[in-house]
Amino acid sequence: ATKEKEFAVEGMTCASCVNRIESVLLKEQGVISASVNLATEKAKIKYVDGLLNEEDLIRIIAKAGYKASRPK
Ligand code: 9UX
Repeated sequence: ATKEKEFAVEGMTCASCVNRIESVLLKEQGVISASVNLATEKAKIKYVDGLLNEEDLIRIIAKAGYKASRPK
C-alpha cells in the first residue's frame, strides 16, 4: 500500500534546496513522488508503506541537511 504524508521541513533558504530534497527523496527505493514547497516549508511525499516509514523519510531529509518533522 502507499501513503501520502506531509512533513514540515526547516532550513530551506533558496529554490535549489527544494530541488535537492526532491531529488534525494526520488532516488530512494519506495518513494513514488515528492513535492517540496519552499514558501510553506512542507514536503508532500508519496511512498510505499512496506518499504519506508516516517522515520526513514525524516532521516533521509536530515542526511541532505534539513530538519524534517513528523506530520501532525
Ligand atoms: Mo541555496 Mo539550499 O544556495 O541548501 S540550495 S540555500
